[in-house]
Order: sequence, then C-alpha cells, then structure tokens
Amino acid sequence: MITVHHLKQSRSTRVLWLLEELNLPYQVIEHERDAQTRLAPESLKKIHPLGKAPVIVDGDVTLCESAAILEYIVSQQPSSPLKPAIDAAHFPQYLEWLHFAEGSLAMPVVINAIMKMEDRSGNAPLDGYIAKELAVDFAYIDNTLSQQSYFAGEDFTIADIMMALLLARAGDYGLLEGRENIQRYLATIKQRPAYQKASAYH
Ligand SMILES: N[C@@H](CCC(=O)N[C@@H](CS)C(=O)NCC(=O)O)C(=O)O
Repeated sequence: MITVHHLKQSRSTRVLWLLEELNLPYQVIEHERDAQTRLAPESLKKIHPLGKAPVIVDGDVTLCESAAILEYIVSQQPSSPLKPAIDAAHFPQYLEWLHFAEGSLAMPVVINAIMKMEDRSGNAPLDGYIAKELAVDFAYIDNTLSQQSYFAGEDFTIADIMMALLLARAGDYGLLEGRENIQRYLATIKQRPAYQKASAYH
C-alpha cells in the first residue's frame, strides 16, 4: 500500500486526489507547516533529503515530485482512463499540460503568493516579470479551455490534476478575474468527489 506524506495546504493534495479517483487504498502521514515560515517540518527531511511534499513510499520506492508520482501511480494500472494512450490524438497535449503545471505556471503563482505574504511592493523587475508570466499563462490556459472540456480534450486525465490544483490556488489569490473558461472549468472540477475527499485533508 502507498504511504503519502502530506504537507497541509500543499501539492500533496494532487496525490491524494489521484488515489481517490482510482479508488486505491493508501495511508496518509500528515506533516504540519511551521506557523511562521510556512516551511515543511524536520519530519519530512527524515523521509526525503529535499524535505518537501509530496513524497510517497511504496515498498522500496521513495519518490518526490508530484507529476512523477502521478505518472508512477497511473503507470502501475493495467489500463487507466486517466492517461491517454501514446497514439491517442490528445497525447501530445496531455504531455504539454502535465509538465506545464510545475514547469511554467507554478513559479509565477507561488512567487506572487509569497510576495503578498511578505506584503512586498516596489520591486519593479520582479513585479513586472511575474505579472507578464501570469497574463501569458492564463490567456493560453483560458483559450485552451474555451475549446475543450479538459486539458487533454474531452477526457479527464492526470494533466487536469496537475493543473487544477494550481488554478484553484490562483483563484484563491484572486488571479482569475475575467478568465471565464478557467472559472467554469474549476467549478466542474470541484464537483468531483475525489477532489472533495482529497481537499478535506487540508
Ligand atoms: N515541483 C515540486 C514542488 C514541491 C514543493 O515545493 N512542495 C512544497 C509544498 S507545495 C513544500 O514542500 N514546501 C515546503 C518547504 O519547501 O519547506 C512538486 O510538484 O512536487
């Protein structure tokens, strides 16, 4: 059985969400953020040298990086509707969004949140760069979701789990105003029982 090391209010919700979608058994070990720094506690460093979440332990395997963990879990399923076949029409688009979440979108969303936590202002190069990244990314995402129901076409996949958690956080930070297609997408996603069960771990 997979053990999920879950840090509250973190990307480890993605792993819990996938396990709920697949109805797989799992064990959760919860870790609390430091109240002041919001960083992970020492307990996570005992599981993985990076001391970040998510981390899973599955027998001899200890694995970090949310996208890698999702791929690892779906790869173990004999056939999973959550990962398109390699020759499916939407497979390239699936790959793009699966990696876009952490490769492109996470950085400006997270830095924006940290800047707000620190109540920073007046750092013109950084403010301008983050604002430009968010505008470009959200325009591209909104346009994609104006044409299809999910990130890889009409089927829900793990690319949605990667993207939707970040978009939900972006919504919490007030970054999605006017992005009607993203908002409509999120409203649908948030109705999924697996998303709701995973989010309850907060
Ligand atoms: N790209 C990694 C990011 C991992 C990461 O930064 N996790 C954050 C939580 S969302 C964390 O553990 N932060 C606490 C810390 O760095 O001390 C992933 O997708 O898993």
